[in-house]
Amino acid sequence: AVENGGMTWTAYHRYSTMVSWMDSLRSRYPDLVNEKVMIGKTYEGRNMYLLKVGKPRADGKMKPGIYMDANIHAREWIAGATLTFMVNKMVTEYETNSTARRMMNEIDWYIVPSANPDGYEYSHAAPNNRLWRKTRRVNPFSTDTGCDANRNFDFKWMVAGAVQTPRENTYAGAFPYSEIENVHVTEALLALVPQVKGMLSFHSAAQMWLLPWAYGYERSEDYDELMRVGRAATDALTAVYGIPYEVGTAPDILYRAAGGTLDWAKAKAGAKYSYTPELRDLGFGFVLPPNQIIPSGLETFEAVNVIAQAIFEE
Ligand code: ING
Ligand code: ZN
Repeated sequence: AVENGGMTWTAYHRYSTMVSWMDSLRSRYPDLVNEKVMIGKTYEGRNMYLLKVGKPRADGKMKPGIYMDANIHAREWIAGATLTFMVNKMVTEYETNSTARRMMNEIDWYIVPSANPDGYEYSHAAPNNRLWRKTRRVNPFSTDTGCDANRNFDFKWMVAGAVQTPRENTYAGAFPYSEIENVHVTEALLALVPQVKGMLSFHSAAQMWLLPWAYGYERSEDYDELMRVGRAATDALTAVYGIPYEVGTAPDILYRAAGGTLDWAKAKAGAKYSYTPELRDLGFGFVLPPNQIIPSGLETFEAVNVIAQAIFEE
């Protein structure tokens, strides 16, 4: 068999390689990679998967859960590469790395490495497609394809930063959950209530650690705590290579935008610690060279560890 399912972190890989990597990890570490669940099919018929990793407690008691996904936006390739790097590190370094071991012992991790596989594959299919952001659903009554899946969740849908013009990159869809991929992610996450206390939906490339609310300027009841933990997380991240990150709500430091995973997970799936990390930019934007994957993975791992500790100690 091909080592690691053909996966590496020195290149960006196709969706099928991410899936082979999940299978390979599960077969090599069956006691740490507990489940790989097919959560549904994409518009174009690809299987979507939820990987569960963590060391089950000896007494069988429930551990707090953290859900992580990436690449709801097709072109943000570093997001899925960083997420798979971190999960691979937690699992394969369980015996040798005390941080990885604690993360695996204390938390159950639920991972969707690609929340928009159709868009991701499209962004790989031709050089001109590289900056595709949306899904690939054919819109009725329009020649324009796709919806911004991070504007399509059913919480404050369309109140800000989203449009009803299918041609635009922030097209929210004709109604919430017009995108089947979002239905699958939502149902998978709702099945994990009340276990899941944290949600990290990885994007690029603003070097920010965003927290709710994104739809408007209201403060969530956990704003101070989310700022504190977000700052501790990005301090740990920056300590690795000196890459600066900003922490704050989307409206405060980026822009208002409703209908994203960030707000929905906090409002409707009980994820108190809901964040959208915006990974490395370094002036490259979405086309970050693949030699950035490992550094991004190593620094982001430290931030995720801080979030995990905060959730475990709560
Ligand atoms: N940024 C996010 C976007 O969807 C965001 C910012 C995060 C908006 C969370 C709303 C909620 O526009 C990128 N780079 O996609
Ligand atoms: Zn994005």
